[in-house]
Amino acid sequence: MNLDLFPCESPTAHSEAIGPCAYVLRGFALPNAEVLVAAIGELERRAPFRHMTTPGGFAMSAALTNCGRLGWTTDRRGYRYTTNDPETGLPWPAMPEMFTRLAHDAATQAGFADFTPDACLINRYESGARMSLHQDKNERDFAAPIVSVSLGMPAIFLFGGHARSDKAARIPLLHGDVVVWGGEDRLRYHGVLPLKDKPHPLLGSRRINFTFRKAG
Ligand code: MD6
Ligand code: FE
Repeated sequence: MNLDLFPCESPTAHSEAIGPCAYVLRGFALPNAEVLVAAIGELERRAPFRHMTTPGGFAMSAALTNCGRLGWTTDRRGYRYTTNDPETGLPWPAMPEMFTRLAHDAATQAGFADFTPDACLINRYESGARMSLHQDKNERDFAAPIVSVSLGMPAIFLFGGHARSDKAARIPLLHGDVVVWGGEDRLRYHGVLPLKDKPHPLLGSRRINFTFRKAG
């Protein structure tokens, strides 16, 4: 049995623990930021950002697209992963090498070895867009962590507990920050407060969030 204070091991010098198995790696993606932004331009030509509808019938305020073997989608029938973009009928664009490596390296830094994502959900927020509290539970295997990369405008990330009503911590996420979580934190409720308009030099009045998962 593991009675450590850090059951997920190896919080390194540059990681900030926000839970027993959840870390913010400040600025981890900064060296890749410009290449990531350029890659989005290419990806969105093949799989445009769109405002999907929740099962409850609301349009999401963040626009989304995907790359990788599996892409996350929602419509009136529910949330699920698909191999093809429902909008175009085409397979989601392949995940660029550099994305896979970045996600793997961030996971390693946070103590999760051998992370190989097969899905990358890309959310695009404009001023006022938000993400209400939710759990990420459409993936087959909860043993793998989730790696989340923030670019562009800052956001306040809400990191709650295992019940929707649990009080949520407010964590500022800046351009280049990476959040990694797994283990006992994997199913915690989380969300994003409505974005304030604080234009960013690279992305203007937008925030882009990539979340890498092992979905299949
Ligand atoms: C966002 N992120 O930061 C929304 N989910 O824009 C998420 O919903 C999320 O950042 C799972 C793990 C990390 C995340
Ligand atoms: Fe999420």
